[in-house]
Amino acid sequence: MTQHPNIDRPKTDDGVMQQRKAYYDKIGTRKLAPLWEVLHGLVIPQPKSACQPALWHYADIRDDIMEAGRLITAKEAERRVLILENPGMPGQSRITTSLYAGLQLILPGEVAPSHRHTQSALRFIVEGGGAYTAVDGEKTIMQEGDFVITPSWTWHDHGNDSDRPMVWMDGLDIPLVQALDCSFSEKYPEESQPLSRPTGDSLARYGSGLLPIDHEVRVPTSPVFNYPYSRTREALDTMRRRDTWDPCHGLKLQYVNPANGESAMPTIGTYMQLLPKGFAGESYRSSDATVFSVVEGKGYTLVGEGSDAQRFDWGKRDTFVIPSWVPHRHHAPDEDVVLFSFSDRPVQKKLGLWRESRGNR
Ligand code: 1HN
Repeated sequence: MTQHPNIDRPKTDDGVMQQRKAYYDKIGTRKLAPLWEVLHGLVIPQPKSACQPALWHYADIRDDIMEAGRLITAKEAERRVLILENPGMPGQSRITTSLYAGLQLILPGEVAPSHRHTQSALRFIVEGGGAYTAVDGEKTIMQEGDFVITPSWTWHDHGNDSDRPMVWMDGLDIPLVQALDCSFSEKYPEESQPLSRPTGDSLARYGSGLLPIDHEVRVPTSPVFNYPYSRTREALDTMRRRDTWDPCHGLKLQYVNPANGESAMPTIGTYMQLLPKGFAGESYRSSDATVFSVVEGKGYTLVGEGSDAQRFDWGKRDTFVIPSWVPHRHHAPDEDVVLFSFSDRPVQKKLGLWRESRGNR
């Protein structure tokens, strides 16, 4: 190799390193840095996430959730939530690299005051029934297994007029919005927003394969904001009669926006799947880290391969997370299983980034 004549190359490796270090320090004062020192950490051959596989057994944490109910009111807390913190990213309020999740408690008679923010939220009802959320002028009463959406920048408040505590999982695109520096939020001047539409109006208007003839698509989020479990379960039950099972997913459906056929929420994909009794899934991985909530039944997921392999035994109301590109297989040896899940898949797909692989490919 020919050396540039102007460069006085030191005779030892140490000398070379010192010369480069001096150069890095010098250009650093002009807000410059050498790419060649970091390139291989920036562009890695496949995802290597700080996100770790993790499992939360509901039975282990339910008392902690209820204790929060004795320590602080929903009103004081604004939202009384225990964050499901990924152990690989402590203190960062995230369950995956791009998504936040938590378990929210609302006790009988409480109200969580109205506010809005640019982050989109989903609620997946884990325990209880009969509490409501109000979104931009309409209330919906929530039951176990319902998937409820709070679109970006819509006023929302929650209340529990039932006689039981209610717990749901919140999923928000907080880290994604943080990465893009586009968080805006404000509080509504009163505790609850005024209602302008009857309860159930959105589902009646948009949720039956029909749309008002003049419906204009103005926002990227579904106009249906509660997808009741009774309907989801019925769809799974009817479809199972044809017996067409995916070897990795069993029977997996995605929640869609009826106005454009895309995911119900623009930044978070949401799914419900049935694993029939005896299901032994094949290995699957995808570039979207996925959060699962067990709706019915019990089973286990084998996560990772080789010496890193773990077995997550789960049952009703448990939550687990599979990071990007980690192979896993679901098993339902003893009974039918229903799993709700969510991920950032719609974002990755829109950007042409999403990948999946099956078996050992
Ligand atoms: C939020 O607004 C809710 O509305 C729940 O219930 C969790 C976490 C971070 C930021 C806003 C809610 C949240 C949140």
